[in-house]
Amino acid sequence: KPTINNLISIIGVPLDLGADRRGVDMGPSAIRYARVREKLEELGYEVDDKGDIVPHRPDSCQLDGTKLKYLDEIERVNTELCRQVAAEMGKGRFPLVLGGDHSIAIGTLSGVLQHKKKPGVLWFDAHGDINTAETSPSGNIHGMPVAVSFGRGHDRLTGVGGREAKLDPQRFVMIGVRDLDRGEKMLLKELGVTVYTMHEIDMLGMAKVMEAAIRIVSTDTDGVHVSFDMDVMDPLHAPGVGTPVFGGLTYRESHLAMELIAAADIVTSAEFVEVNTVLDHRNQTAKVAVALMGSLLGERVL
Ligand code: 6HN
Ligand code: MN
Ligand code: MN
Ligand code: MN
Repeated sequence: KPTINNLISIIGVPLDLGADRRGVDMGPSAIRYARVREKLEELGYEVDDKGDIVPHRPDSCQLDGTKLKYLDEIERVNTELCRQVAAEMGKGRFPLVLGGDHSIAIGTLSGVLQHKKKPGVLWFDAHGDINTAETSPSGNIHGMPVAVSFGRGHDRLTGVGGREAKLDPQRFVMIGVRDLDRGEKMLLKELGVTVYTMHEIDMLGMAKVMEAAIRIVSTDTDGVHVSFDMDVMDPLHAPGVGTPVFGGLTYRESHLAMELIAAADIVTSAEFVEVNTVLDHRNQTAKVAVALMGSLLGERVL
C-alpha cells in the first residue's frame, strides 16, 4: 500500500470560470496567506510551491453553440494542470492542488491517471458534481468534473489527459452530499457510485462512514485521491464558499475524516477547492482548509 514520501508540490489554480462567479479565483492566495507551506513544513515535509496556473479571463462568456460556460479556457487550464500533476507525480512527489472552483478536478484527476491505473477517490462535497451538458441546470462546469472523470460529458473535457485514462465508478466514494440535481441522481445510480449522504453520516457517525469508505477506495486500487470541496462543511464553519448548503459537516467531523484517512496511510494526491474569499469572514474558510490539510497529512494532537 502506498506510503507517501515527504515531498509535497503545491499547485495553485485560481480559476473561477467553472463557477461563473468571482471570488474563488483568490482561493490559492487565501490558502497561502493562511500559511499552508509553514503547516506542511512543521509536519516534516519538503515543500515545493509551483505557483499558480493563471487563467485568462474572457471579456464575456463565450458559449459557441454549447451550454457549457467558458469551455475553451477551462479546457486549457485543466490540460496544463493535468501536465503539472503528472510531472510532479513522475518525480515521486505528492501533488496538493489549491483551487479555484471544482472544475479543476478534471485536470487533477487526469494527471493522477497518467500514473495510476486504478486510483480510488474520496470526494467530499455537498454536491454530486456529476452533471453533463444535458442535465446541468446552470451550465457551470464545476458541477461536472465527476461525470467527466468517468468519461461522460463534453468531448473537449473528457479529452483532457486522454480518453482512455478514466476512473472506475466502483472505486469512487462521495461523502457529505446533500444537494443533487435530478439527472445527477440518475447517473449516480446507473454507474453504481457509493454515496454517503448527510443522512448516512447522521445515522452511522463519521467514524463508521469513513471505515466503509476507506475500505472501498483501498481495495484493489493503486492510490487514493482526496478531493475536498469546502462546501461539504456546514456554512457555519466554512462560510467562504460560492454554493453553500445548510446541514453540512461540522469542524470535528471533517477533521475526523481527514485523521482516519491519514491513519489508513492511503492518500497519494489531494485538492482543496471552492474557497471563496469574497464571501468569507476574516479568511476563516482558508484557515479551516489548511487545518484539514494538516490532519490529512498526519498532524496529531499528541
Ligand atoms: N460545486 N449542481 C449545481 C450545478 O450547477 O451543477 C451546483 C454545482 C456546485 C459545484 O460546488 O463544486
Ligand atoms: Mn464540488
Ligand atoms: Mn460543492
Ligand atoms: Mn441544486
